[in-house]
Amino acid sequence: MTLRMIEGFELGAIKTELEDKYAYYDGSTNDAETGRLAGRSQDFIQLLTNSLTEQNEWFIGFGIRMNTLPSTKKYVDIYRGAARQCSLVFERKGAAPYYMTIDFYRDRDSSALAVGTTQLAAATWYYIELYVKVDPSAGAYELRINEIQEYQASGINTALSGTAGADIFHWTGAGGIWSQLTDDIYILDSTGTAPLNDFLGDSHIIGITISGNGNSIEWTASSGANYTCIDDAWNAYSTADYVHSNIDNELDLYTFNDIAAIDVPGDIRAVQLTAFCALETAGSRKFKFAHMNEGATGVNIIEDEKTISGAGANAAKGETTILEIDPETGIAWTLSGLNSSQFGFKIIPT
Ligand SMILES: [Ca+2]
Ligand SMILES: [Ca+2]
Ligand SMILES: [Ca+2]
Repeated sequence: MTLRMIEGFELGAIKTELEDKYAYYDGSTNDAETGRLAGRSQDFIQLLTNSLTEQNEWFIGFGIRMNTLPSTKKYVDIYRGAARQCSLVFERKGAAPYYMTIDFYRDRDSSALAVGTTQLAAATWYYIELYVKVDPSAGAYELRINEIQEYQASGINTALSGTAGADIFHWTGAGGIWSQLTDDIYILDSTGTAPLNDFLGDSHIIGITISGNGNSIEWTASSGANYTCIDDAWNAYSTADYVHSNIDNELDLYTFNDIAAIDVPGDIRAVQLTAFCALETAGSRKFKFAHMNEGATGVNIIEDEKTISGAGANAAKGETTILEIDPETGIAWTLSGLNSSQFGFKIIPT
Protein backbone atom coordinates (compact mmCIF):
# COMPACT_ATOMS: atom_id res chain seq x y z
CA MET A 1 0.00 0.00 0.00
CA THR A 2 1.31 3.38 -0.87
CA LEU A 3 -1.18 5.64 -2.59
CA ARG A 4 -4.17 5.49 -0.26
CA MET A 5 -6.66 8.02 -1.58
CA ILE A 6 -7.17 10.27 -4.56
CA GLU A 7 -10.08 12.62 -5.17
CA GLY A 8 -10.46 14.94 -8.12
CA PHE A 9 -14.24 15.57 -7.88
CA GLU A 10 -14.57 14.53 -11.52
CA LEU A 11 -17.08 11.69 -11.33
CA GLY A 12 -19.52 10.84 -8.56
CA ALA A 13 -18.98 14.42 -7.51
CA ILE A 14 -22.22 15.53 -5.94
CA LYS A 15 -22.76 15.68 -2.20
CA THR A 16 -24.79 12.46 -2.08
CA GLU A 17 -22.04 10.42 -3.67
CA LEU A 18 -19.20 12.02 -1.76
CA GLU A 19 -21.10 11.25 1.45
CA ASP A 20 -21.12 7.60 0.33
CA LYS A 21 -17.35 7.61 -0.21
CA TYR A 22 -16.11 9.31 2.95
CA ALA A 23 -16.65 9.18 6.70
CA TYR A 24 -18.12 12.68 6.48
CA TYR A 25 -18.58 15.05 3.58
CA ASP A 26 -20.17 18.42 3.24
CA GLY A 27 -19.74 21.03 0.60
CA SER A 28 -21.48 23.00 -2.06
CA THR A 29 -24.68 20.99 -2.13
CA ASN A 30 -25.24 19.85 -5.68
CA ASP A 31 -22.70 21.71 -7.66
CA ALA A 32 -19.06 21.53 -8.57
CA GLU A 33 -16.94 24.40 -9.73
CA THR A 34 -14.36 24.75 -12.46
CA GLY A 35 -11.37 22.54 -11.73
CA ARG A 36 -7.80 23.57 -11.13
CA LEU A 37 -6.42 22.45 -14.49
CA ALA A 38 -9.58 21.19 -16.18
CA GLY A 39 -12.76 19.45 -15.15
CA ARG A 40 -14.24 20.21 -11.74
CA SER A 41 -13.36 21.08 -8.18
CA GLN A 42 -15.46 21.34 -5.04
CA ASP A 43 -16.38 24.42 -3.03
CA PHE A 44 -16.87 24.79 0.73
CA ILE A 45 -15.58 21.30 1.39
CA GLN A 46 -15.52 19.53 4.69
CA LEU A 47 -14.10 16.08 4.01
CA LEU A 48 -13.29 13.52 6.68
CA THR A 49 -11.57 10.47 5.25
CA ASN A 50 -12.17 6.93 6.38
CA SER A 51 -9.31 5.34 8.27
CA LEU A 52 -6.49 4.82 5.76
CA THR A 53 -4.69 2.40 8.11
CA GLU A 54 -2.30 3.78 10.67
CA GLN A 55 1.18 4.79 9.55
CA ASN A 56 3.69 7.23 11.01
CA GLU A 57 4.67 8.91 7.76
CA TRP A 58 2.36 10.47 5.17
CA PHE A 59 2.46 12.70 2.12
CA ILE A 60 -0.66 14.64 1.17
CA GLY A 61 -1.20 16.92 -1.79
CA PHE A 62 -4.14 19.09 -2.87
CA GLY A 63 -4.95 22.14 -4.92
CA ILE A 64 -6.68 25.06 -3.21
CA ARG A 65 -8.09 28.34 -4.50
CA MET A 66 -9.45 30.66 -1.84
CA ASN A 67 -12.29 32.72 -3.23
CA THR A 68 -12.30 34.99 -0.20
CA LEU A 69 -9.87 35.59 2.65
CA PRO A 70 -11.99 35.61 5.82
CA SER A 71 -10.69 35.87 9.36
CA THR A 72 -11.89 32.35 10.16
CA LYS A 73 -9.27 29.66 9.75
CA LYS A 74 -9.22 26.64 7.53
CA TYR A 75 -7.69 23.40 8.79
CA VAL A 76 -6.33 20.17 7.45
CA ASP A 77 -6.33 18.10 10.64
CA ILE A 78 -4.46 14.82 10.94
CA TYR A 79 -5.84 12.26 13.37
CA ARG A 80 -4.91 8.95 14.92
CA GLY A 81 -8.38 7.51 15.41
CA ALA A 82 -10.31 10.18 17.34
CA ALA A 83 -7.15 11.92 18.58
CA ARG A 84 -5.95 14.99 16.68
CA GLN A 85 -2.20 14.85 16.16
CA CYS A 86 -1.22 17.92 14.12
CA SER A 87 -2.67 20.39 11.61
CA LEU A 88 -2.05 22.63 8.66
CA VAL A 89 -3.79 25.95 9.31
CA PHE A 90 -4.65 28.56 6.69
CA GLU A 91 -4.59 31.89 8.50
CA ARG A 92 -5.37 35.39 7.31
CA LYS A 93 -2.57 37.89 7.84
CA GLY A 94 -1.85 41.56 7.16
CA ALA A 95 -4.32 44.40 6.67
CA ALA A 96 -6.54 44.92 3.65
CA PRO A 97 -5.56 43.71 1.15
CA TYR A 98 -5.15 40.58 3.23
CA TYR A 99 -3.22 37.42 2.42
CA MET A 100 -3.09 33.91 3.84
CA THR A 101 -0.21 31.87 5.17
CA ILE A 102 -0.09 28.14 5.81
CA ASP A 103 1.16 27.33 9.28
CA PHE A 104 1.95 23.98 10.87
CA TYR A 105 0.73 23.16 14.38
CA ARG A 106 0.99 20.25 16.72
CA ASP A 107 -1.90 21.77 18.71
CA ARG A 108 -3.78 24.30 16.61
CA ASP A 109 -5.23 25.78 19.80
CA SER A 110 -1.70 26.62 20.93
CA SER A 111 1.21 28.24 19.07
CA ALA A 112 2.47 27.25 15.62
CA LEU A 113 5.53 25.05 15.13
CA ALA A 114 6.14 26.73 11.76
CA VAL A 115 4.71 29.90 10.22
CA GLY A 116 4.63 30.19 6.45
CA THR A 117 6.21 33.13 4.68
CA THR A 118 4.55 32.73 1.28
CA GLN A 119 1.64 35.14 0.99
CA LEU A 120 -1.27 33.35 -0.63
CA ALA A 121 -3.61 35.60 -2.60
CA ALA A 122 -7.32 35.22 -3.14
CA ALA A 123 -8.65 33.66 -6.36
CA THR A 124 -5.37 31.93 -7.17
CA TRP A 125 -4.73 28.19 -7.38
CA TYR A 126 -1.90 26.77 -5.27
CA TYR A 127 -0.75 23.17 -5.08
CA ILE A 128 -0.02 22.29 -1.46
CA GLU A 129 1.98 19.24 -0.37
CA LEU A 130 2.77 18.17 3.18
CA TYR A 131 5.11 15.46 4.39
CA VAL A 132 4.55 14.60 8.02
CA LYS A 133 5.99 12.01 10.36
CA VAL A 134 3.67 11.79 13.34
CA ASP A 135 5.81 10.93 16.34
CA PRO A 136 6.20 12.41 19.86
CA SER A 137 9.99 12.71 19.59
CA ALA A 138 11.20 11.72 16.10
CA GLY A 139 8.47 13.65 14.27
CA ALA A 140 9.04 15.69 11.13
CA TYR A 141 7.22 17.88 8.63
CA GLU A 142 7.87 19.58 5.32
CA LEU A 143 5.48 21.88 3.47
CA ARG A 144 5.76 22.61 -0.24
CA ILE A 145 3.75 25.22 -2.14
CA ASN A 146 3.78 24.80 -5.92
CA GLU A 147 6.64 22.31 -5.45
CA ILE A 148 8.81 24.85 -3.57
CA GLN A 149 9.78 24.09 0.04
CA GLU A 150 8.11 26.48 2.50
CA TYR A 151 9.55 25.02 5.73
CA GLN A 152 10.68 21.76 7.25
CA ALA A 153 11.87 20.34 10.56
CA SER A 154 12.69 16.97 12.08
CA GLY A 155 13.42 15.41 15.47
CA ILE A 156 10.41 17.10 17.03
CA ASN A 157 7.07 16.24 18.61
CA THR A 158 4.30 16.16 16.00
CA ALA A 159 1.96 13.88 17.96
CA LEU A 160 -0.43 15.86 20.14
CA SER A 161 -1.84 12.67 21.66
CA GLY A 162 1.61 11.54 22.78
CA THR A 163 1.42 8.39 20.63
CA ALA A 164 2.93 8.07 17.15
CA GLY A 165 0.85 7.42 14.04
CA ALA A 166 -2.08 8.77 12.02
CA ASP A 167 -4.79 7.33 9.80
CA ILE A 168 -7.50 9.98 9.22
CA PHE A 169 -7.40 13.35 7.44
CA HIS A 170 -9.96 16.12 7.81
CA TRP A 171 -10.38 19.18 5.59
CA THR A 172 -12.43 21.52 7.77
CA GLY A 173 -12.56 25.00 9.25
CA ALA A 174 -13.33 27.11 12.25
CA GLY A 175 -16.44 29.23 12.55
CA GLY A 176 -18.08 27.77 9.47
CA ILE A 177 -16.28 26.81 6.34
CA TRP A 178 -15.71 29.51 3.74
CA SER A 179 -15.58 29.56 0.00
CA GLN A 180 -12.44 27.87 -1.23
CA LEU A 181 -12.16 25.45 -4.10
CA THR A 182 -10.33 22.19 -3.46
CA ASP A 183 -9.13 19.75 -6.11
CA ASP A 184 -6.62 17.03 -6.99
CA ILE A 185 -6.17 15.46 -3.55
CA TYR A 186 -3.70 12.63 -3.00
CA ILE A 187 -2.79 10.85 0.21
CA LEU A 188 0.25 8.62 0.17
CA ASP A 189 1.77 6.54 2.95
CA SER A 190 5.49 5.88 2.97
CA THR A 191 5.51 2.10 2.72
CA GLY A 192 5.88 1.73 -1.04
CA THR A 193 8.62 2.03 -3.58
CA ALA A 194 9.66 5.06 -5.64
CA PRO A 195 8.12 7.18 -6.98
CA LEU A 196 5.11 6.40 -4.76
CA ASN A 197 6.92 6.95 -1.44
CA ASP A 198 7.73 10.63 -1.79
CA PHE A 199 6.17 13.94 -2.81
CA LEU A 200 4.40 13.35 -6.11
CA GLY A 201 4.62 17.00 -7.12
CA ASP A 202 1.84 18.92 -8.80
CA SER A 203 -0.70 16.20 -9.62
CA HIS A 204 -3.84 16.18 -11.69
CA ILE A 205 -6.75 13.74 -11.47
CA ILE A 206 -8.75 13.05 -14.63
CA GLY A 207 -12.17 11.39 -14.71
CA ILE A 208 -12.72 8.63 -17.26
CA THR A 209 -16.27 7.72 -18.15
CA ILE A 210 -17.78 4.40 -19.24
CA SER A 211 -18.39 4.16 -23.00
CA GLY A 212 -19.91 0.70 -23.52
CA ASN A 213 -20.30 -2.94 -22.61
CA GLY A 214 -16.98 -4.80 -22.54
CA ASN A 215 -15.92 -8.40 -23.14
CA SER A 216 -18.02 -9.91 -20.36
CA ILE A 217 -21.57 -8.92 -19.44
CA GLU A 218 -23.14 -11.36 -16.97
CA TRP A 219 -24.83 -9.11 -14.44
CA THR A 220 -28.46 -8.13 -15.07
CA ALA A 221 -29.37 -4.59 -16.06
CA SER A 222 -32.37 -2.97 -14.39
CA SER A 223 -33.29 -1.81 -17.90
CA GLY A 224 -31.59 -1.50 -21.27
CA ALA A 225 -27.89 -2.10 -21.83
CA ASN A 226 -25.74 -2.71 -18.77
CA TYR A 227 -23.41 0.20 -19.38
CA THR A 228 -26.20 2.73 -19.72
CA CYS A 229 -27.25 1.89 -16.15
CA ILE A 230 -23.91 2.79 -14.61
CA ASP A 231 -22.48 5.52 -16.83
CA ASP A 232 -24.09 8.20 -14.69
CA ALA A 233 -22.83 11.71 -15.37
CA TRP A 234 -20.77 13.41 -12.66
CA ASN A 235 -23.80 15.28 -11.36
CA ALA A 236 -26.57 12.82 -12.26
CA TYR A 237 -26.13 9.92 -9.89
CA SER A 238 -29.17 7.74 -10.38
CA THR A 239 -29.97 4.70 -8.28
CA ALA A 240 -33.06 4.15 -10.45
CA ASP A 241 -30.95 2.23 -12.97
CA TYR A 242 -28.20 -0.18 -11.99
CA VAL A 243 -26.75 -3.62 -12.67
CA HIS A 244 -27.23 -6.45 -10.19
CA SER A 245 -26.19 -10.05 -9.61
CA ASN A 246 -26.58 -12.69 -6.93
CA ILE A 247 -24.64 -15.39 -8.77
CA ASP A 248 -21.11 -16.34 -7.75
CA ASN A 249 -18.35 -15.38 -10.18
CA GLU A 250 -20.53 -13.33 -12.52
CA LEU A 251 -18.29 -10.78 -14.23
CA ASP A 252 -19.05 -7.49 -15.92
CA LEU A 253 -16.44 -5.57 -17.90
CA TYR A 254 -16.89 -2.14 -19.46
CA THR A 255 -15.06 -0.07 -22.03
CA PHE A 256 -14.00 3.44 -21.07
CA ASN A 257 -13.51 6.57 -23.12
CA ASP A 258 -9.92 7.25 -24.14
CA ILE A 259 -7.85 10.13 -22.78
CA ALA A 260 -5.99 12.29 -25.29
CA ALA A 261 -2.20 12.39 -24.97
CA ILE A 262 -2.30 16.17 -24.67
CA ASP A 263 -4.18 15.78 -21.38
CA VAL A 264 -1.46 13.56 -19.87
CA PRO A 265 1.76 15.60 -20.00
CA GLY A 266 3.34 13.62 -17.14
CA ASP A 267 3.43 10.08 -15.82
CA ILE A 268 0.32 8.17 -14.82
CA ARG A 269 0.89 7.39 -11.14
CA ALA A 270 -2.23 5.34 -10.55
CA VAL A 271 -5.75 4.50 -11.66
CA GLN A 272 -8.56 4.53 -9.11
CA LEU A 273 -11.74 2.54 -9.71
CA THR A 274 -14.92 3.63 -7.96
CA ALA A 275 -18.24 1.77 -7.73
CA PHE A 276 -21.31 2.82 -5.79
CA CYS A 277 -22.82 -0.36 -4.32
CA ALA A 278 -25.74 -1.54 -2.20
CA LEU A 279 -27.70 -4.74 -1.62
CA GLU A 280 -31.28 -5.11 -2.84
CA THR A 281 -32.16 -7.08 0.30
CA ALA A 282 -30.42 -7.44 3.65
CA GLY A 283 -27.40 -9.72 3.79
CA SER A 284 -23.81 -9.63 2.67
CA ARG A 285 -22.08 -9.96 -0.69
CA LYS A 286 -18.48 -9.75 -1.80
CA PHE A 287 -17.00 -8.50 -5.04
CA LYS A 288 -13.64 -7.69 -6.54
CA PHE A 289 -12.80 -5.18 -9.22
CA ALA A 290 -11.64 -6.63 -12.52
CA HIS A 291 -9.45 -5.49 -15.42
CA MET A 292 -8.81 -6.70 -18.93
CA ASN A 293 -6.64 -5.29 -21.67
CA GLU A 294 -8.45 -5.39 -24.99
CA GLY A 295 -5.34 -6.82 -26.68
CA ALA A 296 -5.07 -9.68 -24.18
CA THR A 297 -7.21 -12.70 -23.40
CA GLY A 298 -7.06 -12.98 -19.61
CA VAL A 299 -9.05 -11.12 -17.00
CA ASN A 300 -7.10 -9.68 -14.07
CA ILE A 301 -8.99 -9.87 -10.78
CA ILE A 302 -7.91 -7.19 -8.30
CA GLU A 303 -7.10 -8.71 -4.90
CA ASP A 304 -8.79 -6.03 -2.85
CA GLU A 305 -11.98 -7.78 -1.81
CA LYS A 306 -14.98 -5.60 -1.01
CA THR A 307 -17.86 -6.62 1.24
CA ILE A 308 -21.24 -4.94 0.76
CA SER A 309 -23.68 -5.21 3.64
CA GLY A 310 -25.99 -2.21 3.43
CA ALA A 311 -29.40 -2.86 1.91
CA GLY A 312 -31.33 -0.35 -0.18
CA ALA A 313 -30.21 2.60 -2.27
CA ASN A 314 -29.89 4.76 0.84
CA ALA A 315 -27.17 2.41 2.11
CA ALA A 316 -25.06 2.82 -1.04
CA LYS A 317 -21.35 3.02 -0.40
CA GLY A 318 -18.66 4.30 -2.73
CA GLU A 319 -16.04 1.54 -2.95
CA THR A 320 -12.65 2.37 -4.43
CA THR A 321 -9.46 0.55 -5.28
CA ILE A 322 -6.20 2.08 -6.47
CA LEU A 323 -4.07 0.37 -9.12
CA GLU A 324 -0.53 1.73 -9.13
CA ILE A 325 0.56 -0.63 -11.88
CA ASP A 326 -1.17 -1.96 -14.98
CA PRO A 327 -2.39 -5.44 -13.92
CA GLU A 328 -1.70 -6.72 -17.44
CA THR A 329 1.94 -5.64 -17.70
CA GLY A 330 2.94 -5.48 -14.05
CA ILE A 331 4.63 -2.13 -14.59
CA ALA A 332 3.59 1.51 -14.45
CA TRP A 333 0.57 2.55 -16.50
CA THR A 334 1.07 3.87 -20.00
CA LEU A 335 -1.55 5.95 -21.73
CA SER A 336 -2.05 3.29 -24.40
CA GLY A 337 -2.38 0.59 -21.72
CA LEU A 338 -4.99 2.65 -19.93
CA ASN A 339 -6.88 3.55 -23.08
CA SER A 340 -7.10 -0.12 -24.10
CA SER A 341 -8.24 -1.23 -20.63
CA GLN A 342 -11.65 -2.48 -19.64
CA PHE A 343 -12.67 -2.41 -15.99
CA GLY A 344 -15.50 -4.01 -14.09
CA PHE A 345 -16.38 -6.22 -11.13
CA LYS A 346 -16.94 -9.85 -10.24
CA ILE A 347 -19.10 -11.49 -7.59
CA ILE A 348 -16.93 -13.41 -5.11
CA PRO A 349 -18.47 -16.42 -3.32
CA THR A 350 -19.18 -15.69 0.34
CA1 LIG B 1 -10.84 18.06 -10.50
CA1 LIG C 1 -27.38 4.48 -12.39
CA1 LIG D 1 -10.71 3.02 -23.90
